[in-house]
Amino acid sequence: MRLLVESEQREARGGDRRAEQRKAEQEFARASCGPPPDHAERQGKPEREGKWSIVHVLQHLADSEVVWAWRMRLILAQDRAPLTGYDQDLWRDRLRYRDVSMTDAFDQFVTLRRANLRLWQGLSPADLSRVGLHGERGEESLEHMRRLYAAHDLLHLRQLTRIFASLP
Ligand code: NI
Repeated sequence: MRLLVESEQREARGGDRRAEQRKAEQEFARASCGPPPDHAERQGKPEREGKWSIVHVLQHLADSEVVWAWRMRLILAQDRAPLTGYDQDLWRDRLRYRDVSMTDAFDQFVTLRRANLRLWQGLSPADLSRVGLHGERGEESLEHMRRLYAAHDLLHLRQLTRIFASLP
């Protein structure tokens, strides 16, 4: 995954986060094309017993975009808006990630990511310094959130690479 390596290098140098997130989207697209479509059962196969499958990861990324979309809009529009945390394993189980198709998860991710990036591109330094109040982490600025999400992309790209490598 050449692009991922480039992303990691730029991340280490504190590069352009928007470019990072576009790269990540391309990488997720490549990752989603990994197993051929006639191997749908492999996409739902966990990395190991009790671990996440490719579909779980992609739906988690899609739902992370929902959370990011909501938080970014709250922070921009309201002063010191409260931000609630969420339990990703409960979301996986109770929101039935097991029933999701990989195409639907990926389409949701791409649509929301594009909408989020469009908003992101117009943010001023003053916007980036606006904060929400996270239930567990306290004051959190949009700039900080941007770093968190860039790191989150890289984490899950590595995880997807690992899962693909573990599939028979
Ligand atoms: Ni995650």
